[in-house]
Amino acid sequence: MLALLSAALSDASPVKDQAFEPASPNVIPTISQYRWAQTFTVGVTGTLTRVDVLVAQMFRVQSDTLDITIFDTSGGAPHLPLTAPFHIPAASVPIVSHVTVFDSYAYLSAAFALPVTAGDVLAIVVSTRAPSEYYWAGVFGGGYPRGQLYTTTNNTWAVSGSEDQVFRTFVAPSRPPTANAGSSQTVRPGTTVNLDGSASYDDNTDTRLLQYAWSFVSVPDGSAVTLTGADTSTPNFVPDLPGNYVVQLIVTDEDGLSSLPSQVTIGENLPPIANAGQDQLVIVSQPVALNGSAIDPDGDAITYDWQFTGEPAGSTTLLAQPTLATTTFVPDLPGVYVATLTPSDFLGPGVSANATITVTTASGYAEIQLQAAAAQVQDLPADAVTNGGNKNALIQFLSNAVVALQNDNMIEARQQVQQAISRADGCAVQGAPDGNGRLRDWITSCAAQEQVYPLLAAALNAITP
Ligand SMILES: [Ca+2]
Ligand SMILES: [Ca+2]
Ligand SMILES: [Ca+2]
Repeated sequence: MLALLSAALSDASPVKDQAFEPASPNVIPTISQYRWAQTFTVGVTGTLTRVDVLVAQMFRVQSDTLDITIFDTSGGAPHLPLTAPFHIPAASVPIVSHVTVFDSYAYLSAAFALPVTAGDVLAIVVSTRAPSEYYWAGVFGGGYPRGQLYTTTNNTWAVSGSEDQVFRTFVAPSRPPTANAGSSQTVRPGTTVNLDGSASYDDNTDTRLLQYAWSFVSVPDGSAVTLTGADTSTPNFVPDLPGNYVVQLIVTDEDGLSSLPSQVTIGENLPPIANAGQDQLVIVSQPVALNGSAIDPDGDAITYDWQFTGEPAGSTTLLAQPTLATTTFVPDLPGVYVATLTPSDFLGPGVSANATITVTTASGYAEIQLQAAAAQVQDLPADAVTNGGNKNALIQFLSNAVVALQNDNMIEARQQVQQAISRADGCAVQGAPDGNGRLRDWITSCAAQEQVYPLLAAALNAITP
């Protein structure tokens, strides 16, 4: 705020608000007390920037430094300092001496940055560090209500004389405030948007005392959005439709001067949505590919983050490249791994997705394939097999293989699977079901073989050294 005030001062054009200039010879009161004060009525609303006090005669008697302070009054004597004392060091105190009545004088100048309002009754208080002899020029000022001279050697002010003393004040007239509606924002749908106009400022009205008036300049077609706290510095709203919301702020100072509008645009941006790929059944210690992807409805650039959100106790498996859409890992233990892909756009995380990777031993994997194959065979229609007996025999091969796997008899298991394959492999091997012969296919259509053969091949592959 100080910086703003300084800036306001530097480009303000102060006007002479009080000018009780020496106009004619007059009685010069002698003041030789610690403090004296001259009240005056502010004529122009704005910022009091400078006060000049005329001294007609000064001697370096005991003290040659002075402080000038602006006080508030309560319809009488000064009672509350409104500024810090402006110190005039010894070297800057003019030494003047009139020869005849009022023929020599000088001004003491003090700089301030005090917001004032026309009609305020203030006091210029001049203090010394010890009793001194300073002579003021006493003349009547013109055009303003007469002030009152007070003196004191302690904290009790006494009326002293009735005439205006010679001084000048300079006031930078109030200027309109400057509104600052804050930064434009982009938010997710359903997010409360917090606006912040607290960087608005004025030359003579504190930011907290400005009047705030926020309003929508434009909203998406059909929106019924409303602002909460539209007359505060920090209102909020919840967008009800996708699109841009342009909001403006106008601030008004205590003199009724209004700023130009300041606008911000609040846009909505949708989150990216992940696809973590298929759930998978895999064999322990074999690499697993995770084929993730994501879509951002706005076309924003997407970053990826894979994490295991579930894994078997004791697993120390790591993802190879967790910040790519597609990555791999090598499961170190059987069990269920849940890999979660979280996509982010510039606003942050979007909608995650999971891939569940079930990891088994090789024989466990084969067993699952065989059971799936048996279920397929069981469901085949009568015209997809040579006859019911062969269908049962085929299922028996698979059942035998599972029992062998459970007994850890890999040789027997492979033989049983190969038996089953020989009855369902014509289409895979030569493009058509095998006809009469030792290896005649019992599954008699390619469509049916395609449901069974891949499962059998995967099972055999898993248990083949
Ligand atoms: Ca102002
Ligand atoms: Ca987006
Ligand atoms: Ca065959």
